[in-house]
Amino acid sequence: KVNSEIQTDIITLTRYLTETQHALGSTATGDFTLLCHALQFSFKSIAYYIRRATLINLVGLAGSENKTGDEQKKLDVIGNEIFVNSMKSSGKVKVLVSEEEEEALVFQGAGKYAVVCDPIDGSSNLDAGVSVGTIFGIFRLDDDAEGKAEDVLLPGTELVAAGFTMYGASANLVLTMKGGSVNGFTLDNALGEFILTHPNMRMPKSRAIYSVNEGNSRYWDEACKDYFNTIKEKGEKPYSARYIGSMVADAYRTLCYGGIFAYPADKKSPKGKLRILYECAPMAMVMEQGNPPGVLFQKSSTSLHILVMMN
Ligand code: AHM
Ligand code: MG
Repeated sequence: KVNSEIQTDIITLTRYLTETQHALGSTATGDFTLLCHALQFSFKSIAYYIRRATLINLVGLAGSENKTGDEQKKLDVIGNEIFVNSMKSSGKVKVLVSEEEEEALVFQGAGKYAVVCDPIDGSSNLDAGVSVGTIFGIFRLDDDAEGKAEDVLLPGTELVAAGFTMYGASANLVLTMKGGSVNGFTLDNALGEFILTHPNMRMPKSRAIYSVNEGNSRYWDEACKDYFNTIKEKGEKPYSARYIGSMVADAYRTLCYGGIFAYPADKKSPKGKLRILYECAPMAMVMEQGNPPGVLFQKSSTSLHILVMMN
């Protein structure tokens, strides 16, 4: 027997999806599994291009704007194309909403799922090599859904799965399915496989970190100012500040270490900056399903901000 530390019975994302499908028995058609295979291919491709961006002239602006008025980076455009093509070719997606697309994309005749996504979230960080990520949420459409933009005007509680991939020192995929746990996979670049490295992620209870763009504090309302002053000035010791400016990276750290992440609505963005459908709702689902009992989680569907609070 070879005495080795080498793991030979690893759980890849592919294996995890297959086993999850089998556990559901004959009711599962395999469509969701195939959709997730397409998702994982897009994450691998986007990770690849982000890592090579400086070498192949993919840094900087594309010279266009998206529908929310943000200037698009070249990688925003490439990341979106990779994602759209992958969802379209999966044959399982009827409606796709992307931050980088003017309108919802409808793939006629295809699939029963709707996917919402921000292909590269935090793209202002791209050229500095700081972590960014892809956020995604999946809705199961009614069997008679025609396939139109209105089909995805659903509350976040209707998501059947959601998650994100953070492209940092490694590519980390976090996935949760309705009623299930939160699982973290790390891309092994050599194998080209996402490996289950963080099963059943639970947000730890006590880590005094706050994560918010405090440069906006002059635009906050009094309640918000008071809240952040309190966590700095009251209690035994102040919270530590950590703010990356990519929600995926700030949220991933919050999931791993605990703490508070917020992008409050303010006078500049009275409805909040983060977008409810493809940023807040999927992230809220991950945070909610990754929370140990007894921890307060607040999200607001009206003011479009997300606030995760830990005791
Ligand atoms: P983006 O989707 O255009 O990248 O914008 C969303 C990002 C989030 O990742 C992050 O939390 C926030 O914008 C940072 O905004 P700010 O620079 O105003 O702090
Ligand atoms: Mg975004």
